[in-house]
Amino acid sequence: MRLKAPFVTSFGSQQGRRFILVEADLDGVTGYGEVTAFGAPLYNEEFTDSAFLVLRDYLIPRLLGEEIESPSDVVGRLSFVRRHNMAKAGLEGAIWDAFARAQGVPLWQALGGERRPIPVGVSIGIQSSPAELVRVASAFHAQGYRRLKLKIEPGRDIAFVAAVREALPTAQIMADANSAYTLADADHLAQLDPLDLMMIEQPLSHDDIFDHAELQRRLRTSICLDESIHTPADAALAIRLGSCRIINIKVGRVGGLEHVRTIERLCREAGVPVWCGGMLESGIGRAHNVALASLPGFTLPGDTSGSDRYWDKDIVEPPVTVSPDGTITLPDGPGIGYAPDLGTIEALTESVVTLGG
Ligand code: OSB
Ligand code: MG
Repeated sequence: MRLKAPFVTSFGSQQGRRFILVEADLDGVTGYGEVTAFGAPLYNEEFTDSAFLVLRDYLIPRLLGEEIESPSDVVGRLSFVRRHNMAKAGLEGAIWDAFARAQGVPLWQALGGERRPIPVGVSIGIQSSPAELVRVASAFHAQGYRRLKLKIEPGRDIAFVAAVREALPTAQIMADANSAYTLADADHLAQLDPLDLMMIEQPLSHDDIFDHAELQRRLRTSICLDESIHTPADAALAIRLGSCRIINIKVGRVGGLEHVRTIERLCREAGVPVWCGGMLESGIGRAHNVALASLPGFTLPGDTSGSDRYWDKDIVEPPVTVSPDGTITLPDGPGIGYAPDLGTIEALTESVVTLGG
């Protein structure tokens, strides 16, 4: 698929989105999942082709023909493979969808979510100038998005965010650095404090939890961790050390919906709000994100923007839409509640591999 516009972060620019859909057959009921890994290992160590091999040669063979009592069991069955969380989540998500469909309930309900409007924000890539960022951010703000996330990197940070704050004095604004800074930048980053940001996401290394605790002590702005949180244990450690006050949960990064539920629960018990992150998903992954964002601890607007923020034509019917009040309405249909557009999917498909009966 091709994004409407290139998406620029501190680790690179992308416009083409090549990914894997997983179709699971559970006793004749079909479910769909998406592997959110990017084409290259720049956000984390996974990439589309690595996920493909891990799924084909290890994860899927482990489950073929097995009795599965509950989708909650899947994460344990797949734990013999170390990491490869996005590959695992694509498979586990397809099983959750099929399970919910077989029960005739929406996925959000099967997960234990609440029926409520899902508040939505938008993630805005690095722009060429503060003025251009103000232009783009103001347009999304006018569409109703409840918070604006501005990507930053050294050289394109304080002045860019300050310009948006000046143009939109009451908007909910945050920044995401995607690991572009070190602890030596603490005083520099403290210049964000007067701009009244909801949070700064992942300022330090993708694998750090310790230095973030030191940085959080030196900033008034709340830190939110993204890249550093791969497991419920990571989330527990970050909370214990005071490395963040907010956590971005991405189903792929944490290895599936069961881990999402565990992290949501432990954050809720610790009084740490969470929100649903995004990986520029197609409608399949987006539908999963909308469902998981219904869990009670997801109190902050997520990066689950509408299909039209990314694609001219999404691969689900109807596309995911955001109301003028900046919310998504949970679907009533069984499973993910959005129908895969099989014709469009086929037209975009490079290859299909079928495993098992
Ligand atoms: O850090 O959350 C991130 C996109 C690509 C890689 C990493 C991130 C993002 C986003 C976009 O912020 C979220 C989305 O709109 O899907
Ligand atoms: Mg992020």
